[in-house]
Amino acid sequence: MNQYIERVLNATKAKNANEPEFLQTVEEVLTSLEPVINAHPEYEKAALLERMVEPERVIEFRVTWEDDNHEWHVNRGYRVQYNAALGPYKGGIRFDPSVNLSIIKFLGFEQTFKDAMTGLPIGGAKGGSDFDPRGRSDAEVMRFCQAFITELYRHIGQDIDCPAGDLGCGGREIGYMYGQYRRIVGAAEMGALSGKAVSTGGSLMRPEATGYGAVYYLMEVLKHDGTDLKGKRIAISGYGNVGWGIMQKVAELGGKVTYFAGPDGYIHDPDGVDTKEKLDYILEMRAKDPMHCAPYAEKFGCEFVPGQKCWGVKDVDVYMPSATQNDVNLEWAEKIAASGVKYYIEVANMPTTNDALALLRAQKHMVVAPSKAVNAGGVSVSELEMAQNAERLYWSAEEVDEKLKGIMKNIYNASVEVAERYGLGYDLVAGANLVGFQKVADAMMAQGIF
Ligand code: 2IT
Repeated sequence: MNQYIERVLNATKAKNANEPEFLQTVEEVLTSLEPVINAHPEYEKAALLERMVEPERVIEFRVTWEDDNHEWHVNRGYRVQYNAALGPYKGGIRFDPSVNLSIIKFLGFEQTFKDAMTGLPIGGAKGGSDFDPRGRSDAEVMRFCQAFITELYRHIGQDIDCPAGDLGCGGREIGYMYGQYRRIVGAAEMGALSGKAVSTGGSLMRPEATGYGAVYYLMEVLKHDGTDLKGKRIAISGYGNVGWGIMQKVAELGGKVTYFAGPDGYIHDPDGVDTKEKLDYILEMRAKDPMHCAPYAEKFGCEFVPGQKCWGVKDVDVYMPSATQNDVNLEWAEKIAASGVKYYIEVANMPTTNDALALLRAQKHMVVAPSKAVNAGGVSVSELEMAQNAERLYWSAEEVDEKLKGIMKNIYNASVEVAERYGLGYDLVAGANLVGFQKVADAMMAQGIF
């Protein structure tokens, strides 16, 4: 390994020993940068990697809120403003009991390169809280969101940092946070949060953007192999906002999502989730109880396998892990590699452990695509929302969708081109890291050392 990379990696490990998810992504990214670091010895003198791994700012705060029984709760809130060399900090807010500083730092680090890859003027950030919105009433969620933004408002703004949603934080939560933000600052500063409802300045297509964008990326991968989505069978995990968007777009383009997994097991629907009735039912099922997908099997007369993941099934063409981080470990990766399925398209943020990813990338028969490229459609349409807010205009769904398609195509093409230029062949994982890194590096070098 390049000695500069090795030194920074070791120092980062020593300094952040209790942050495993953060170290996982730093290792994954840094170890793929060898060709560009070798080609630019000036980066070491400018302490570029040392600066890149260190967030520009970490904000941690107390969130106190009252439940419906008048009992008080204290949660921890975070915003990691990772890197603003390319534009205002941009990235989602995650509400989940698993949230801690390591997870928010990993997401912020990834977001920096993802946002760079979109080619849009946005830096990288991530935030969240260990608050669990599941089982909470609307009023409780509203009070929590108001308390959260009452602390965070002083650190965000349309030219500073624009949070959006992530796991556990959707249109409802963003609505409550935007309302409270507007009340505090006394201005309709719409670009301070994205993922808003269209009625308060949100963009058409934002809810669909991550899933649709992932399918547009997949279409480019298939086109490279002289094929398309028609008749392709896909296994996904997660049927949240992202999984749902994938199901919808795949059905529209003539493919089929034949497997999907939830926290309780997986569904096998050989006909595919391809009708409005099925897609609507998934929304209904998730709203009622997000922890169980078994009712789908009962309703549509198909198979449910309890307690299992669908990784390793053979009768599909594409796997798309779309749930959360580290869904696919080495054991699952071995099953995936043995299944003979060619396409492994990451969608969720860091869904694969590093050893599993290395194993999959080493399979000669497989094409592996990285989440920070594949799921970039979400943040891209968030940025288009900021652009519409700045213009005080709404764009049509067709206009947003066309731009999204173009962005996903550019991300794919740039990744392929850069990997080839550095003699790495058709390597979508390294290509994405190199494209994102180069854009952030150029901007940081141009702005002087600080
Ligand atoms: O992981 C992600 O890219 C997001 N959660 C969306 C970020 C955004 O600003 O829309």
